[in-house]
Amino acid sequence: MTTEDVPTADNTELDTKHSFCRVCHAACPIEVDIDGNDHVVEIRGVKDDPLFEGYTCIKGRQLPDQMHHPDRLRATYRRAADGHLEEVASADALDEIATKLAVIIEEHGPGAVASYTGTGGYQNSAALESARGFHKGIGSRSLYTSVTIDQPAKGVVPGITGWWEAGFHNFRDADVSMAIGYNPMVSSYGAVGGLQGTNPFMVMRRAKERGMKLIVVDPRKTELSTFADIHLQVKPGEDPALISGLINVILSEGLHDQEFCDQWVNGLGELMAEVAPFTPEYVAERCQIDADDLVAAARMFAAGTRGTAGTGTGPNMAPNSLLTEHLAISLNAICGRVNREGDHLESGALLYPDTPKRAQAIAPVDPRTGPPHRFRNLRGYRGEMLCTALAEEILEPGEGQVRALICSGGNPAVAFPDQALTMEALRDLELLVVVDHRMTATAAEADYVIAPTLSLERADVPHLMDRWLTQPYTNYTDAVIEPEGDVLNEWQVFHGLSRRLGTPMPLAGGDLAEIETPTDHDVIDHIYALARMPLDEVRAHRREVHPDKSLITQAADPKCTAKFEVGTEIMMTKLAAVATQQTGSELIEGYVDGEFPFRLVSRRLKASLNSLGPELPGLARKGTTNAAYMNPADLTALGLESGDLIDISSTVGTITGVCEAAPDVKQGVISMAHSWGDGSLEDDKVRDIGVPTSRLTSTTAAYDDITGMAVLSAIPVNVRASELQTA
Ligand SMILES: Nc1nc2c(c(=O)[nH]1)N[C@H]1C(S)=C(S)[C@@H](COP(=O)(O)OP(=O)(O)OC[C@H]3O[C@@H](n4cnc5c(=O)[nH]c(N)nc54)[C@H](O)[C@@H]3O)O[C@H]1N2
Ligand SMILES: Nc1nc2c(c(=O)[nH]1)N[C@H]1C(S)=C(S)[C@@H](COP(=O)(O)OP(=O)(O)OC[C@H]3O[C@@H](n4cnc5c(=O)[nH]c(N)nc54)[C@H](O)[C@@H]3O)O[C@H]1N2
Ligand code: SF4
Ligand SMILES: [Mo]
Repeated sequence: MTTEDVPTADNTELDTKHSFCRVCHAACPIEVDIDGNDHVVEIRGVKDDPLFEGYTCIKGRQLPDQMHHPDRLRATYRRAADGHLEEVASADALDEIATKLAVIIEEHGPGAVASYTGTGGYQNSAALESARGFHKGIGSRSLYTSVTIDQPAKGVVPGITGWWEAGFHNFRDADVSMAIGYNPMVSSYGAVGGLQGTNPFMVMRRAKERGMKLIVVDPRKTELSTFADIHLQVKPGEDPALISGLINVILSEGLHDQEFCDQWVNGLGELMAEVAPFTPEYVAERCQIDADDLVAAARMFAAGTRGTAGTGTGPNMAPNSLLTEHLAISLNAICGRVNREGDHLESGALLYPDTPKRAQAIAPVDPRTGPPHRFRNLRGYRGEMLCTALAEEILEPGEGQVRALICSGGNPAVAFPDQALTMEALRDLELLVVVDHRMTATAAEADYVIAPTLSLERADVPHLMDRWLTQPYTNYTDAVIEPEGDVLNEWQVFHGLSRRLGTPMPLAGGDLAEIETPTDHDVIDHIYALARMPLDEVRAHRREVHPDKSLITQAADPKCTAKFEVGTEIMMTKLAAVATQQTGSELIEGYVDGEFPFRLVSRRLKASLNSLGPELPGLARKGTTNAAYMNPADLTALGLESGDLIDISSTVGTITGVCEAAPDVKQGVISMAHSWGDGSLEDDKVRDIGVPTSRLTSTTAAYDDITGMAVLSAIPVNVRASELQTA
């Protein structure tokens, strides 16, 4: 289809329907104007929505273009013998795929069949659970999602440090908030007790008006930091030193909550001993910040009565990510920043089962209980295997080798660490099925590419925001336009395969495979069958706040003996190691001091969502490359100007990027978005399509020994004018 084939809008019969955006997880409610051709003409935020108040972002506003883009895939394609992709009916493709899967299962066992649900899959409230049901049905442990290359420390740390059953303090009534390496004004992401993506500018303005103090820890002067009372422009990768410094000040000045610690915190003495070397002066030098600012931040945080410290992707991708997460949770624990009896929880978690919310600790339980990987002593956790070990699991022959991968709304070719290894693995598979509406770098390698329905063509619940919203709020959407072409909802792919293989597809509400042709609503009912609010009630209450459903913290069980373990040996050993390092970079194999003077940090861009965005004209106008943002002083020192091509080298690889002067970036830092470019491993098109920073990263040279998380931020690199440009 060419641009000329796109039917012109028929504005004579404009119909307006309600839905919510699913370009990212924030689920902003929208009004959708639909013309007589069932085409979306415009979307707007819903002004009278009680939480979002009309907020949308530039990505969401491109929904009409995304739905009707001429290059959008609307059929299934199969790799023909001569290598080109040919159109095939989706039902026939599912027949063939099921046959191939049956052979692979027969030869290698069910674990040889893997799936990867990426960010696109996560925006569909039915996709991941369908994948889970499919895996359970065939008996395969090989379920992967982007969580394990996002912030896996968040899933593991409760098992090491402990947790609080009623959760940490809310943002909505916090009088202090510390944001360590996240930027919700752009990402809509919010940490534990942090500002969430619901209408972030307005919510932050109101928080400042009520007197909330904000401390931001970020090497970049971010959109969030413009609201900060104190901005600690930390050297990337030095968060463990910085948080240890904060804890040291708080403990040595006696600013912690001793009463809370007496009852609920173990290991305070051990923690105090290990943070002792992190004096304000030492931390200031290591982190390249002002010692007085560090002390002021510690006192400001401790002086608050309510509010938390939370981390985002920056520190969760830097070296020592699990330790950073442990220290952030410990900081909250020693200051007693948890919900007490009678406190209301922010979100209603209405789509999830009603579990007790008592004012008591949950003791850590060793998180390393998932099935073992065959590599590096890594294990899966919380029902997932680790993306950072998937390439090896594909490439290494022997029992347990992965032979088939179903990629549901993800783009590993540019998103996974160690791009060369990932490409080798994708090409080594016996079967690669990609469910995506775009011909991505991953789809280009596939044996089958299945075109999915897009958001406005399917029913959904805001399943991610449900846990993070600032009020107990419900929303639901029907499909608001009919899909054109032969497109499948992700659940239809897994359901179709389960039925063809004759395996069950167990979901919370029963076996979906028993139903021949379920609807989206049936599937959602099956997945959220144990929800606090029955789904029919959710359907009847769209865009509504339910004050009567507020979760209220209950009294602790008097017999509860669980405690936070802030001085646990495993973490104190890691912290002791940090104290002996000059920088977290020593952990990276091949790192040589002095050879890599810059740190490349990851970031999100307003006009893209990982690899998605620049295919739409309204977003491409904001840039067709993931610029390498650098401090102007660094550019001058290197004799570079904005727009020049630069070669950026880490211990494992080199990429060519387009540099751009950005005074908001700390000196010695390169701030660059990930998942751009293609799978060619070459950068000659960098100005038009960008470049994947994953080529600078490695799953084996720099990773956390427990979560397997690779170092994807604070990557030690050096920079020079590119040979590409001078050639
Ligand atoms: N160096 C470095 N690497 C990183 C990161 C970093 O910061 N730095 N970040 C990491 C993080 S946090 C993540 S989450 C991963 C991202 O990893 P991925 O999630 O694998 O990458 P995306 O580019 O978001 O891929 C999502 C795909 O879903 C498709 N999609 C969108 N909507 C739909 C839909 O409705 N249905 C279907 N089937 N597909 C859809 C899009 O076209 C896109 O190709 O990358 C990780 N990698
Ligand atoms: N517009 C937009 N929104 C998105 C996405 C997108 O691509 N675009 N992606 C989505 C995804 S997949 C995710 S996981 C979330 C992530 O949401 P966030 O975690 O908020 O992601 P970022 O906006 O990249 O913020 C990370 C911050 O960490 C800082 N940082 C980097 N390294 C370090 C470090 O070593 N220490 C410290 N203290 N800070 C550091 C960076 O400068 C950056 O400001 O966003 C989601 N939302
Ligand atoms: S913040 Fe996310 S959900 Fe809201 S309009 Fe933007 S892309 Fe859509
Ligand atoms: Mo992510």
